[in-house]
Formats: sequence, structure tokens, C-alpha cells
Amino acid sequence: MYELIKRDGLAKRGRLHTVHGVVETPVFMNVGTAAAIKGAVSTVDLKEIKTQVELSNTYHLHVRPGDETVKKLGGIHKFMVWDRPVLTDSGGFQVFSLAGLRKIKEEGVYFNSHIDGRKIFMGPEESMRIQSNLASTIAMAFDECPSSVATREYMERSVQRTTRWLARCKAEMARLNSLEDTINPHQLLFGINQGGIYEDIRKEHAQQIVEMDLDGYAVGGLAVGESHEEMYRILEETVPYLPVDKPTYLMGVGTPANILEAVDRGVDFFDCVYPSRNGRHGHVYTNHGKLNLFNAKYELDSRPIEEGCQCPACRTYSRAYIRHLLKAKEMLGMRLCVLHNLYYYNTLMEEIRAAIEAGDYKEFKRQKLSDLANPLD
Ligand code: PRF
Ligand code: ZN
Repeated sequence: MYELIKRDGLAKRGRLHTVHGVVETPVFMNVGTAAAIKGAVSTVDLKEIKTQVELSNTYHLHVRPGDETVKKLGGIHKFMVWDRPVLTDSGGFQVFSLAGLRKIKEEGVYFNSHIDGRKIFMGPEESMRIQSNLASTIAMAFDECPSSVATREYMERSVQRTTRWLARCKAEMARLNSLEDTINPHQLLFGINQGGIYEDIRKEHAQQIVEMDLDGYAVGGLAVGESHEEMYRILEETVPYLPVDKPTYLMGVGTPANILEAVDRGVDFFDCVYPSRNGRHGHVYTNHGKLNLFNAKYELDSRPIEEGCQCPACRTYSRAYIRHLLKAKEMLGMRLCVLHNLYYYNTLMEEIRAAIEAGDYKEFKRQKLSDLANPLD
């Protein structure tokens, strides 16, 4: 059940009640593709860095260790020892971005595993069964994320197929949720809007999927190569057709600035690999932009990554020490950077929620964007 607590312009402050607890929105979900946040971050750490929702991938867990295995071990929550909400992406996007040779048919997608090359088929029913075995809190519909350079003709046919796939997802999810041995019979299903940069296709698709009355709606197919301005324009043309009284999720986005802009256009769920991937490369977020800790100017810098930050890295260690760890390829270096970055994102979302509650979002956004664009040193 989603509660819309407050609106400030188009920005939404909401609360999603689930069987695994409450999600305060806007929220940034922390990406743990294969049931692990890359960078040696444990689920004990996640609680300390204010993670609300962990995100895993159907495709990866199906390939390894196998969703049947996870089911035998009691589902993903027991498996990874995480009692808060988990969202699983459907596999559609990962198949398109990772798998080798693939063939898209009406029934689903035929592709080769990126681990051992073996042939795999995944369609809407398979994706729902895998996600039901994993027993995540929120399952995502099986969609096609067409290339950013897809023609209008391709996009139209792809989106129509994604709509037919969504109807199959909904029916299969209802069936699975009613079975005796389903671990989470309250699993939620979010639909995904597609349509690339074609506003009329986006709008028509949004209207069709909203009629299907799902638990939440995602905007997919963005941040796949189009400009930021184009992404903001598509959000302005699409989000108004999605229900305000359901979660609105922008998949795979993005930078702090992208999130600030998307919240202002009505989005309240996000996920992105940036904080963990950048952290593993020694790139750390601050309110005044990103720092590259490999830079020589931090060699004798005894300050924390960000003054005042209460994350496990900043409470204890200096830029100079973390830089040394990174250069010496000590795992702790990466780990501290990832912890800081996720804490930074999760704290940014906390500030966003407070600003919306205060009815002060526009001014908050203006100030944040201005700070982000002005490096301190
Ligand atoms: N579909 C799915 N997952 C996704 C996307 C999508 O379009 C994107 C696009 N940025 C990220 N993750 N299922
Ligand atoms: Zn920090």
C-alpha cells in the first residue's frame, strides 16, 4: 500500500508499506546485482548507511546460484540476511545489456548466459517464476528496453509486445501468489513504461499499463544514451500519465543532479550503479562535486572525504589514508569509498524528503545543484 503524504509542486513525498517494512520516498535503492553490493559491503553495513531497499537482478541470480537454490534456502531475504525490502529487476534489461547472441520472439527472449554461454530462454512467465522463487518484496515486469537509436517503427512494435508481456506477467504473478508453497504471497508487481524518445508512444503505453492497475509504475528505457535534457523532457511528457498515488520509479538513474531534477518531475524511486561503481574506482561524492582520491593533491590531506559526513569512512579515516589504500590496491580502500558514496546518496534522499515536507523543494534543489557545480578544492 502506497501513501502519498505530501506534494510540493510535482515532487512526491510518499510511504510504501510492504511485508518487509516501510519505504520512505523519494528513495534511492542500493544495487546489489547478485545479492551483494559490490565492494565488500555486507547487509550489516547496509543498515549503518541508511539503506532502505536492496535491489537484485533476476537474470544474475537465475544464472548463479539459481533461483531454485535460493528458494530452497528460504528466499533472498534469508539467503543474504536482509530483512528490509528487496526489489528484483526482471531480467529484461540485463539480457539486453549483458547476454550474448539473443533472439526476441513473442514468447520471450532466447540468449546465451554471460557466465558459461549456455542457452537460456526467458519470457514473462519465467521471469515471474524466478522472482517468485527469489521471493523479493517487489518484482518488476518483464520488458524490452529498446536501443536509444531504435526506429519509430521498431519502437511501436516493441512497446506493443511489452504491453502483451505485462498482461502475462500480471496473470502469472497472481497465480504464483496464490500457490501454497510461495514464500512471499504478497509480492508486488511494478509495470514498466517504454517508448524511447517518442512522446506519443510513451503516453499511449502509460495509459494502457495504468489500466492494468499494478502496484507501481516505472519509467524504463531512459539513461540509455539520450541527453539529460531529453530525459527530463520525456519525464515531463510521461509521468503526468502515471498515477500519483502509486510509486513512480525511474530505472537506472542516476547522478545526484539527475535525481534532484527527476524528483521535481514526480519520480520517487531510483536505483543506479554509480555510487558503488564510482566508489570502486576511488571516485567519491561530496556536496561540492566528485573527488578522485587517486589525485596527488590528496597525498597529505588529513581531512575526511567530506567534512561533517557521518559515514563509517568519514567518521574514522582521512583522504590521505584512503588514497594510500586505493593505490596499494587494498580492498579496504574500495570498501570505504563505496560505503561513503551510498551513505551520501541515502542522505541526499533524506534531505530531499525533508525539503518536500517543508514545502521548500524548489529552493533546496536550486541550492544543491549550485553547490554540486562548485567544487571546493
Ligand atoms: N528495463 C528494466 N530494467 C532497467 C531498465 C529498463 O528499461 C533500465 C533503463 N535505464 C535500467 N534498468 N527492466
Ligand atoms: Zn563519508
